[in-house]
Amino acid sequence: MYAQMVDTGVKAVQAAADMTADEKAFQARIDADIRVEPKEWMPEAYRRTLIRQISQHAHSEIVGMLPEGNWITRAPTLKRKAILMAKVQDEGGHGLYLYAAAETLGVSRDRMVDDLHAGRAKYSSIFNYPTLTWADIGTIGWLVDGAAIMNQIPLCRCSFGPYARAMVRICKEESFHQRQGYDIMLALARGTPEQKAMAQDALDRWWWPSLMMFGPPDAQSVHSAQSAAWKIKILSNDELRQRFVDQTVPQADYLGLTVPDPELNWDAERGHYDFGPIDWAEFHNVIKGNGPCNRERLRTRVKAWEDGAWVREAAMAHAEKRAVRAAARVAPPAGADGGERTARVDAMA
Ligand code: BYC
Repeated sequence: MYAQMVDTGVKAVQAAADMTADEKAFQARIDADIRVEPKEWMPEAYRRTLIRQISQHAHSEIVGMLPEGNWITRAPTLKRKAILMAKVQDEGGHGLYLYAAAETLGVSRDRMVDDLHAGRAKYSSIFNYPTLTWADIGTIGWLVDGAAIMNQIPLCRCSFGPYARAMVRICKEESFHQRQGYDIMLALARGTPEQKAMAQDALDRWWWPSLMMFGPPDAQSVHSAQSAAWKIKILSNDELRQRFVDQTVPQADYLGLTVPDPELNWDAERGHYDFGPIDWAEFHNVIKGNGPCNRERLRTRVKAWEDGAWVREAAMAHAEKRAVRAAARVAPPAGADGGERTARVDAMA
Protein backbone atom coordinates (compact mmCIF):
# COMPACT_ATOMS: atom_id res chain seq x y z
CA MET A 1 0.00 0.00 0.00
CA TYR A 2 2.83 2.44 0.80
CA ALA A 3 5.51 3.55 -1.59
CA GLN A 4 8.87 2.42 -0.19
CA MET A 5 11.89 4.68 -0.51
CA VAL A 6 14.43 2.17 -1.72
CA ASP A 7 17.58 3.42 0.00
CA THR A 8 16.43 3.68 3.65
CA GLY A 9 13.28 1.59 3.90
CA VAL A 10 11.51 4.68 5.24
CA LYS A 11 7.79 4.51 4.45
CA ALA A 12 6.21 7.45 2.65
CA VAL A 13 2.82 8.80 3.64
CA GLN A 14 -0.07 7.32 1.70
CA ALA A 15 -1.04 9.87 -0.96
CA ALA A 16 -4.63 11.16 -1.00
CA ALA A 17 -4.95 9.94 -4.60
CA ASP A 18 -4.30 6.34 -3.43
CA MET A 19 -6.93 6.47 -0.69
CA THR A 20 -10.35 4.86 -0.81
CA ALA A 21 -13.37 7.00 0.10
CA ASP A 22 -13.36 5.47 3.62
CA GLU A 23 -9.67 6.23 4.05
CA LYS A 24 -10.20 9.83 2.93
CA ALA A 25 -13.05 10.28 5.40
CA PHE A 26 -10.91 8.74 8.14
CA GLN A 27 -8.00 11.07 7.39
CA ALA A 28 -10.34 14.06 7.39
CA ARG A 29 -11.50 13.12 10.91
CA ILE A 30 -7.87 12.81 12.05
CA ASP A 31 -7.05 16.19 10.49
CA ALA A 32 -9.98 17.69 12.41
CA ASP A 33 -8.56 16.25 15.69
CA ILE A 34 -11.49 13.87 16.18
CA ARG A 35 -10.44 10.92 18.33
CA VAL A 36 -10.71 7.39 16.94
CA GLU A 37 -12.51 4.90 19.18
CA PRO A 38 -12.14 1.10 18.97
CA LYS A 39 -15.51 0.25 17.41
CA GLU A 40 -15.18 2.83 14.64
CA TRP A 41 -13.93 1.96 11.19
CA MET A 42 -10.18 2.44 10.72
CA PRO A 43 -7.70 1.49 7.98
CA GLU A 44 -6.05 -1.88 8.64
CA ALA A 45 -2.61 -0.26 8.50
CA TYR A 46 -3.61 2.23 11.23
CA ARG A 47 -4.84 -0.66 13.39
CA ARG A 48 -1.63 -2.64 12.80
CA THR A 49 0.58 0.36 13.54
CA LEU A 50 -1.18 0.93 16.84
CA ILE A 51 -1.06 -2.73 17.82
CA ARG A 52 2.68 -2.72 17.08
CA GLN A 53 3.43 0.46 19.01
CA ILE A 54 1.10 -0.09 21.98
CA SER A 55 2.14 -3.72 22.48
CA GLN A 56 5.85 -2.78 22.24
CA HIS A 57 5.16 -0.09 24.79
CA ALA A 58 3.37 -2.57 27.09
CA HIS A 59 6.26 -5.04 26.80
CA SER A 60 8.70 -2.22 27.64
CA GLU A 61 6.85 -1.51 30.86
CA ILE A 62 6.79 -5.17 31.88
CA VAL A 63 10.41 -5.89 30.94
CA GLY A 64 11.33 -2.52 32.49
CA MET A 65 10.34 -3.95 35.87
CA LEU A 66 13.31 -6.32 35.78
CA PRO A 67 16.39 -4.07 35.98
CA GLU A 68 14.84 -2.13 38.87
CA GLY A 69 13.32 -5.18 40.55
CA ASN A 70 16.91 -6.41 40.75
CA TRP A 71 17.58 -3.80 43.46
CA ILE A 72 14.49 -4.17 45.67
CA THR A 73 16.28 -6.50 48.09
CA ARG A 74 19.35 -4.25 48.14
CA ALA A 75 17.82 -0.77 48.49
CA PRO A 76 19.89 1.19 51.04
CA THR A 77 17.01 2.12 53.41
CA LEU A 78 13.52 0.90 54.24
CA LYS A 79 12.05 4.08 52.76
CA ARG A 80 13.95 3.71 49.47
CA LYS A 81 12.88 0.06 49.32
CA ALA A 82 9.18 0.93 49.81
CA ILE A 83 9.39 3.63 47.13
CA LEU A 84 11.13 1.32 44.67
CA MET A 85 8.57 -1.44 45.24
CA ALA A 86 5.76 1.04 44.53
CA LYS A 87 7.51 2.22 41.36
CA VAL A 88 8.08 -1.28 40.03
CA GLN A 89 4.42 -2.11 40.73
CA ASP A 90 3.38 1.01 38.84
CA GLU A 91 5.32 -0.20 35.80
CA GLY A 92 3.39 -3.48 35.96
CA GLY A 93 0.15 -1.47 36.08
CA HIS A 94 1.23 0.58 33.05
CA GLY A 95 1.85 -2.61 31.13
CA LEU A 96 -1.65 -3.82 31.99
CA TYR A 97 -3.38 -0.58 30.90
CA LEU A 98 -1.46 -0.74 27.64
CA TYR A 99 -2.23 -4.41 26.95
CA ALA A 100 -5.90 -3.56 27.59
CA ALA A 101 -5.70 -0.61 25.15
CA ALA A 102 -4.14 -2.89 22.50
CA GLU A 103 -6.83 -5.55 23.10
CA THR A 104 -9.50 -3.02 22.03
CA LEU A 105 -7.92 -3.24 18.57
CA GLY A 106 -8.70 -6.94 18.31
CA VAL A 107 -5.44 -8.60 19.36
CA SER A 108 -5.49 -11.00 22.30
CA ARG A 109 -3.31 -10.62 25.38
CA ASP A 110 -2.10 -14.22 24.95
CA ARG A 111 -0.92 -13.44 21.44
CA MET A 112 1.02 -10.35 22.59
CA VAL A 113 2.64 -12.22 25.47
CA ASP A 114 3.48 -15.10 23.17
CA ASP A 115 5.15 -12.74 20.68
CA LEU A 116 7.26 -11.25 23.46
CA HIS A 117 8.30 -14.61 24.85
CA ALA A 118 9.14 -16.00 21.42
CA GLY A 119 11.40 -12.99 20.74
CA ARG A 120 9.15 -11.78 17.89
CA ALA A 121 8.12 -8.52 19.58
CA LYS A 122 10.33 -5.56 20.37
CA TYR A 123 10.55 -3.69 23.65
CA SER A 124 12.60 -0.62 24.49
CA SER A 125 16.33 -1.06 23.90
CA ILE A 126 17.09 0.63 27.23
CA PHE A 127 16.05 -2.36 29.34
CA ASN A 128 18.79 -4.54 27.91
CA TYR A 129 21.45 -2.80 29.97
CA PRO A 130 22.43 -4.03 33.45
CA THR A 131 21.83 -2.22 36.76
CA LEU A 132 25.24 -2.57 38.37
CA THR A 133 24.96 -0.19 41.35
CA TRP A 134 22.31 1.61 43.40
CA ALA A 135 23.10 4.77 41.40
CA ASP A 136 21.68 2.98 38.34
CA ILE A 137 18.28 3.02 40.04
CA GLY A 138 18.56 6.79 40.46
CA THR A 139 19.69 7.17 36.87
CA ILE A 140 16.85 5.05 35.49
CA GLY A 141 14.30 7.20 37.31
CA TRP A 142 15.98 10.44 36.27
CA LEU A 143 16.94 9.66 32.67
CA VAL A 144 14.83 6.70 31.56
CA ASP A 145 11.58 7.88 33.12
CA GLY A 146 12.52 11.42 32.07
CA ALA A 147 12.88 10.28 28.45
CA ALA A 148 9.69 8.25 28.73
CA ILE A 149 7.71 11.29 29.92
CA MET A 150 9.17 13.44 27.16
CA ASN A 151 7.96 10.89 24.63
CA GLN A 152 4.64 10.13 26.29
CA ILE A 153 3.22 13.58 27.11
CA PRO A 154 2.55 14.21 23.40
CA LEU A 155 0.97 10.73 23.21
CA CYS A 156 -1.76 11.98 25.60
CA ARG A 157 -2.98 13.91 22.52
CA CYS A 158 -2.61 11.06 20.01
CA SER A 159 -5.51 10.14 17.74
CA PHE A 160 -6.48 6.78 19.30
CA GLY A 161 -8.74 7.31 22.34
CA PRO A 162 -7.79 4.36 24.60
CA TYR A 163 -4.04 4.94 24.08
CA ALA A 164 -4.31 8.69 24.71
CA ARG A 165 -6.37 8.15 27.89
CA ALA A 166 -4.00 5.46 29.23
CA MET A 167 -1.12 7.88 28.69
CA VAL A 168 -2.63 10.57 30.92
CA ARG A 169 -2.47 8.36 33.99
CA ILE A 170 0.85 6.79 33.03
CA CYS A 171 2.48 10.21 32.64
CA LYS A 172 1.32 11.32 36.09
CA GLU A 173 2.92 8.24 37.62
CA GLU A 174 6.08 8.55 35.52
CA SER A 175 6.61 12.06 36.78
CA PHE A 176 6.68 10.74 40.37
CA HIS A 177 9.17 8.10 39.15
CA GLN A 178 11.38 10.72 37.57
CA ARG A 179 11.44 12.77 40.77
CA GLN A 180 12.31 9.77 42.92
CA GLY A 181 15.22 9.01 40.56
CA TYR A 182 16.48 12.57 40.69
CA ASP A 183 16.16 12.51 44.49
CA ILE A 184 18.43 9.44 44.65
CA MET A 185 20.95 11.19 42.39
CA LEU A 186 20.83 14.33 44.52
CA ALA A 187 21.54 12.30 47.68
CA LEU A 188 24.48 10.55 46.00
CA ALA A 189 25.87 13.69 44.39
CA ARG A 190 25.84 15.44 47.78
CA GLY A 191 27.23 12.36 49.55
CA THR A 192 30.76 11.03 49.96
CA PRO A 193 33.26 11.25 47.07
CA GLU A 194 32.66 7.52 46.47
CA GLN A 195 28.89 8.07 46.21
CA LYS A 196 29.37 10.97 43.82
CA ALA A 197 31.72 8.85 41.70
CA MET A 198 29.09 6.10 41.63
CA ALA A 199 26.51 8.62 40.40
CA GLN A 200 28.89 9.87 37.69
CA ASP A 201 29.65 6.30 36.58
CA ALA A 202 25.93 5.55 36.25
CA LEU A 203 25.38 8.72 34.20
CA ASP A 204 28.33 7.75 31.97
CA ARG A 205 26.79 4.35 31.25
CA TRP A 206 23.10 5.39 30.84
CA TRP A 207 23.39 8.70 28.95
CA TRP A 208 23.82 7.38 25.40
CA PRO A 209 21.36 4.46 25.72
CA SER A 210 18.80 7.00 27.04
CA LEU A 211 19.20 9.12 23.90
CA MET A 212 18.63 5.96 21.83
CA MET A 213 15.24 5.42 23.51
CA PHE A 214 13.69 7.97 21.14
CA GLY A 215 14.38 5.71 18.18
CA PRO A 216 16.45 6.12 15.02
CA PRO A 217 17.10 9.55 13.46
CA ASP A 218 14.07 10.94 11.63
CA ALA A 219 15.69 10.33 8.25
CA GLN A 220 15.87 6.60 9.06
CA SER A 221 12.65 6.22 11.02
CA VAL A 222 10.57 3.73 9.05
CA HIS A 223 7.18 4.56 10.56
CA SER A 224 7.43 8.28 11.41
CA ALA A 225 5.90 9.92 8.36
CA GLN A 226 2.71 7.84 8.28
CA SER A 227 2.38 7.83 12.08
CA ALA A 228 2.66 11.64 12.06
CA ALA A 229 -0.03 11.87 9.36
CA TRP A 230 -2.30 9.72 11.54
CA LYS A 231 -1.39 11.76 14.65
CA ILE A 232 -0.08 8.68 16.39
CA LYS A 233 3.20 10.58 16.54
CA ILE A 234 2.92 14.23 17.47
CA LEU A 235 6.64 15.06 17.71
CA SER A 236 9.44 13.36 15.80
CA ASN A 237 12.18 11.14 17.27
CA ASP A 238 14.82 13.86 16.78
CA GLU A 239 12.63 16.67 18.17
CA LEU A 240 11.96 14.68 21.32
CA ARG A 241 15.63 13.73 21.68
CA GLN A 242 16.65 17.40 21.41
CA ARG A 243 14.05 18.43 24.00
CA PHE A 244 15.33 15.72 26.34
CA VAL A 245 18.94 16.90 26.03
CA ASP A 246 17.91 20.53 26.55
CA GLN A 247 15.96 19.63 29.68
CA THR A 248 18.45 17.20 31.18
CA VAL A 249 21.81 18.95 30.81
CA PRO A 250 20.93 21.72 33.32
CA GLN A 251 19.73 18.99 35.73
CA ALA A 252 23.13 17.27 35.45
CA ASP A 253 24.83 20.65 36.03
CA TYR A 254 22.76 21.13 39.20
CA LEU A 255 23.92 17.72 40.43
CA GLY A 256 27.54 18.68 39.69
CA LEU A 257 27.82 15.73 37.27
CA THR A 258 29.29 15.78 33.78
CA VAL A 259 27.35 14.58 30.76
CA PRO A 260 29.72 12.17 28.95
CA ASP A 261 29.75 14.03 25.64
CA PRO A 262 32.78 16.18 24.74
CA GLU A 263 30.80 17.76 21.88
CA LEU A 264 27.99 19.00 24.10
CA ASN A 265 27.69 22.73 23.53
CA TRP A 266 24.98 25.36 24.04
CA ASP A 267 24.16 26.91 20.69
CA ALA A 268 22.72 30.32 21.54
CA GLU A 269 21.58 30.92 17.99
CA ARG A 270 19.56 27.70 17.80
CA GLY A 271 18.53 27.96 21.44
CA HIS A 272 19.45 24.28 21.88
CA TYR A 273 22.36 22.09 22.95
CA ASP A 274 24.42 20.56 20.17
CA PHE A 275 25.44 17.02 21.02
CA GLY A 276 27.83 14.42 19.63
CA PRO A 277 27.03 11.50 17.32
CA ILE A 278 25.03 8.55 18.66
CA ASP A 279 26.41 5.06 18.09
CA TRP A 280 23.53 3.70 16.00
CA ALA A 281 25.39 0.44 15.41
CA GLU A 282 25.06 -0.23 19.14
CA PHE A 283 21.33 0.58 19.02
CA HIS A 284 20.68 -1.79 16.09
CA ASN A 285 22.72 -4.49 17.74
CA VAL A 286 20.67 -4.20 20.95
CA ILE A 287 17.29 -4.26 19.20
CA LYS A 288 18.43 -7.30 17.21
CA GLY A 289 18.73 -9.15 20.52
CA ASN A 290 22.47 -8.79 21.14
CA GLY A 291 22.55 -6.24 23.98
CA PRO A 292 24.22 -7.09 27.29
CA CYS A 293 21.00 -8.44 28.88
CA ASN A 294 18.52 -9.33 26.09
CA ARG A 295 18.69 -13.07 26.66
CA GLU A 296 18.55 -12.77 30.44
CA ARG A 297 15.51 -10.45 30.26
CA LEU A 298 13.52 -12.82 28.05
CA ARG A 299 14.52 -15.86 30.11
CA THR A 300 13.34 -14.12 33.28
CA ARG A 301 10.00 -13.08 31.71
CA VAL A 302 9.31 -16.58 30.40
CA LYS A 303 10.14 -18.12 33.77
CA ALA A 304 7.88 -15.62 35.59
CA TRP A 305 5.06 -16.50 33.16
CA GLU A 306 5.53 -20.23 33.67
CA ASP A 307 5.84 -19.91 37.45
CA GLY A 308 2.62 -17.84 37.48
CA ALA A 309 0.57 -20.47 35.61
CA TRP A 310 -1.01 -21.77 38.83
CA VAL A 311 -2.18 -18.25 39.75
CA ARG A 312 -3.91 -17.83 36.38
CA GLU A 313 -5.49 -21.29 36.69
CA ALA A 314 -6.68 -20.58 40.24
CA ALA A 315 -8.14 -17.20 39.18
CA MET A 316 -10.02 -18.85 36.30
CA ALA A 317 -11.35 -21.64 38.55
CA HIS A 318 -12.46 -19.05 41.13
CA ALA A 319 -14.23 -16.96 38.45
CA GLU A 320 -16.03 -20.06 37.14
CA LYS A 321 -17.15 -21.04 40.66
CA ARG A 322 -18.49 -17.55 41.33
CA ALA A 323 -20.37 -17.55 38.02
CA VAL A 324 -22.00 -20.90 38.82
CA ARG A 325 -22.96 -19.69 42.32
CA ALA A 326 -24.38 -16.44 40.94
CA ALA A 327 -26.43 -18.37 38.37
CA ALA A 328 -27.81 -20.66 41.08
CA ARG A 329 -28.80 -17.67 43.25
CA VAL A 330 -30.80 -16.09 40.41
CA ALA A 331 -32.40 -19.36 39.25
CA PRO A 332 -36.19 -19.40 40.03
CA PRO A 333 -37.77 -22.15 42.17
CA ALA A 334 -38.69 -25.36 40.33
CA GLY A 335 -41.92 -25.03 38.38
CA ALA A 336 -41.86 -21.22 38.23
CA ASP A 337 -42.04 -19.58 34.81
CA GLY A 338 -38.44 -18.30 34.86
CA GLY A 339 -36.76 -20.42 32.21
CA GLU A 340 -35.90 -17.47 30.01
CA ARG A 341 -34.33 -15.51 32.90
CA THR A 342 -32.16 -18.48 33.96
CA ALA A 343 -30.96 -18.93 30.39
CA ARG A 344 -29.92 -15.29 30.28
CA VAL A 345 -27.91 -15.58 33.51
CA ASP A 346 -26.24 -18.75 32.22
CA ALA A 347 -25.27 -16.94 29.04
CA MET A 348 -23.74 -14.09 31.09
CA ALA A 349 -21.75 -16.56 33.20
N1 BYC B 1 13.94 0.29 21.38
O1 BYC B 1 10.25 3.96 12.67
P1 BYC B 1 10.64 4.06 14.09
C1 BYC B 1 9.16 3.23 30.13
C2 BYC B 1 12.16 0.28 16.61
S1 BYC B 1 8.94 2.26 28.77
C3 BYC B 1 13.56 -0.75 20.63
O2 BYC B 1 11.13 5.36 14.58
P2 BYC B 1 8.24 4.27 15.70
C4 BYC B 1 9.61 2.71 31.41
C5 BYC B 1 10.71 0.52 16.21
O3 BYC B 1 9.83 -0.21 17.03
C6 BYC B 1 9.22 3.36 27.41
N2 BYC B 1 13.07 -0.61 19.37
O4 BYC B 1 9.45 3.50 15.02
C7 BYC B 1 9.25 1.43 31.80
C8 BYC B 1 10.74 0.06 14.77
O5 BYC B 1 10.78 -1.35 14.72
P3 BYC B 1 9.54 -2.26 14.10
C9 BYC B 1 8.71 2.81 26.15
C10 BYC B 1 12.97 0.65 18.91
O6 BYC B 1 7.38 3.24 16.35
C11 BYC B 1 9.75 0.90 32.99
C12 BYC B 1 12.11 0.52 14.30
O7 BYC B 1 12.92 0.65 15.46
N3 BYC B 1 8.05 3.89 25.46
O8 BYC B 1 8.93 4.36 29.95
O9 BYC B 1 7.61 5.20 14.76
C13 BYC B 1 10.61 1.68 33.79
C14 BYC B 1 12.08 1.84 13.56
O10 BYC B 1 11.76 2.95 14.43
C15 BYC B 1 13.32 1.77 19.65
C16 BYC B 1 7.34 3.69 24.34
O11 BYC B 1 7.24 2.60 23.86
C17 BYC B 1 13.84 1.56 20.94
N4 BYC B 1 14.25 2.56 21.74
O12 BYC B 1 8.95 5.17 16.83
C18 BYC B 1 10.92 2.96 33.40
C19 BYC B 1 6.64 4.92 23.78
N5 BYC B 1 13.11 2.87 18.91
O13 BYC B 1 8.36 -2.06 15.02
C20 BYC B 1 10.41 3.51 32.22
C21 BYC B 1 5.75 4.60 22.62
C22 BYC B 1 12.63 2.46 17.73
O14 BYC B 1 9.27 -1.73 12.73
N6 BYC B 1 6.48 4.33 21.42
N7 BYC B 1 12.56 1.12 17.73
O15 BYC B 1 10.05 -3.66 14.12
C23 BYC B 1 6.89 5.31 20.56
O16 BYC B 1 6.71 6.49 20.81
C24 BYC B 1 7.54 4.88 19.27
O17 BYC B 1 7.23 3.53 19.04
C25 BYC B 1 9.08 5.09 19.26
C26 BYC B 1 9.64 4.56 17.91
C27 BYC B 1 9.40 6.58 19.35
C28 BYC B 1 9.77 4.35 20.39
